[in-house]
Amino acid sequence: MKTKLSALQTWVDQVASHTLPDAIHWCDGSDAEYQQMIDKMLDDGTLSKLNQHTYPNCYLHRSDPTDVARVEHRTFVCTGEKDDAGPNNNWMNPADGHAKVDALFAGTMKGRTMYVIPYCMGPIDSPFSRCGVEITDSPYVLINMKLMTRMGKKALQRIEKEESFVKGLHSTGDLSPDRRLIMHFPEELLIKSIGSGYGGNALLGKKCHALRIASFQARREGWLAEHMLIVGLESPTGETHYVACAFPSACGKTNLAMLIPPDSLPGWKVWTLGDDIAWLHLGDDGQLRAINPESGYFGVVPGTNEKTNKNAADMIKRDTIFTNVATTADNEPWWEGKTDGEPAIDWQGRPYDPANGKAAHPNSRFTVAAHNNASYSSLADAPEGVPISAIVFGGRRKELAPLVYEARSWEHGVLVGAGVASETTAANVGEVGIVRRDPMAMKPFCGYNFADYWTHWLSFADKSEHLPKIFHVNWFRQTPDGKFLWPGFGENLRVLEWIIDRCENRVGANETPIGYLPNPDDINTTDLDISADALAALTSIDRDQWRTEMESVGEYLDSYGDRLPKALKHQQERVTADLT
Ligand code: GTP
Ligand code: SPV
Ligand code: MN
Repeated sequence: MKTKLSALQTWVDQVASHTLPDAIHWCDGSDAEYQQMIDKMLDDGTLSKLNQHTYPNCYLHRSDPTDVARVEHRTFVCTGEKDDAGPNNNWMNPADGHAKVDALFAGTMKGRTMYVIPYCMGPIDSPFSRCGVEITDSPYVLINMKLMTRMGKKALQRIEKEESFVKGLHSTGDLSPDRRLIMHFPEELLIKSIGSGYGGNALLGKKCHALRIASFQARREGWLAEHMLIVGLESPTGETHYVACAFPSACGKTNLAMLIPPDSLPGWKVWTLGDDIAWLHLGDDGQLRAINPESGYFGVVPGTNEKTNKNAADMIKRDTIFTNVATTADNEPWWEGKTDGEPAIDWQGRPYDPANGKAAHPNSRFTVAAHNNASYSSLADAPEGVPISAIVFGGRRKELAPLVYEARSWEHGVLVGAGVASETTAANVGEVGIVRRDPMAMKPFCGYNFADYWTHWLSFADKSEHLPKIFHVNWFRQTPDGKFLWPGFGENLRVLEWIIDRCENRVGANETPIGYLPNPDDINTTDLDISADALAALTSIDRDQWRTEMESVGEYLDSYGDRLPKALKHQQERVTADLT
């Protein structure tokens, strides 16, 4: 007996008798265990050392070239009723789902060690945290979980005390893309994932648990599990506001979460609470409070440099696992957007040849513990979380969406979130750059019917008078010849400053049918190199384009049928009418 919790022991035994591992290792989460895994992976070649002088304790993992991103088309939510999963999810009935995936798991761990990883999503002593156990045959998963979650002994103790946990079963299987399945059984608090060793497909605490399963639990229990960064903004006068932002995958969450204020905005400090996931609870005082269930980052590498994200550039110079980056002749990691060095070997281990495409995979990632980040907030470990002043939705839109606008009310804000659309990115297997609806940046991650999810969001309006204000931003507007209109990165603080000032009712705005936009003068442009034309374009709307957009949002909402909350449709009709 490795645990006194019989439900856990029984499940581990059952999995072992089905998957037939050579050995079972219960993870304690110690540094020694981490090092042992690193050594084992160095031995078997699944990890290689990077230059230890310039990148101490940094390693490179190359995943299978067909296994480099999430696979939404192979991801399923298996609920008893199809409508409970909704048109936003792929669905299988639970019996078929189990049968299909269990067949793939039979004997899959032969010749391998099975690792049992107890983990806690959120501070170990927070009432808002939830625990899980991931069973995996991948040492890569184990080392990533060590950097990104609170795992091991303490998590197991909490699980044994609470006697409840999310079960996550994972095997890399044979890595064949057509035998890859990421299955969720929310009614059983169960995940079964096979055939991928990559990121969100395999690190089950992250998207599978902390978003798909947790969103399902959150609806039942009255809270929200969201694809949001959490950032603290300390102004020159010393007041700190916390903001939670939902942007789709590879649309700027990590960058915004660790933003460095530009020199022209002296006195500001920015604190990172989280870069990908927020769990939000309404406090007794009516304030929405957030915790970050994770304790590390699985971040997009390309584009990271001293100018765009110095905190990230610094923190990944040590103690970091790199996945699918290139290397230089000096064996340093290299990626597109890195300002020094040149690629010698590409992400697949071949001599770099531009004819083969990019040197680093566009979805190459770093894994690093949160405390490596110089802007890490100590409040990220606070059991009670932080109070949220503003919720910000956003997307990657070359056209249409202005730099920033504010919703008129919570209900209107839910429409703004539900209407988010964004160009697809390399974070999922599939075409890149296609605009698709990605409500609340949760299209790939909501574990139940979006119609019910919007009803749940709307229900908060009746529960509190102190809800955050809701905004929408777009850092990605372009000129017709493909140049970004807004400088982005650190300069995004100027937009956050307007957002905070709106929350405090101390700055102006221009009321339009889609919400409140800043007047060009309302944005602090001290020492900012931007033309009046660019700023005017960023702070205005094209009514014709917007009418078309709102009609399209209306059609999208209608596709949810009778379950769609009337209040949401009413908001869409009102905005559309105002544009006519
Ligand atoms: P996930 O980890 O997939 O959820 O992504 P994310 O939302 O954390 O995105 P991330 O911050 O890693 O940014 C993705 C890409 O967008 C990177 O290549 C960044 O360099 C780029 N990016 C981030 N912020 C900005 C910005 O303000 N302007 C521009 N032009 N690009 C940005
Ligand atoms: C995302 O795709 O939104 C990520 C990376 O944060 S993954 O963990 O692979 O989901
Ligand atoms: Mn993400």
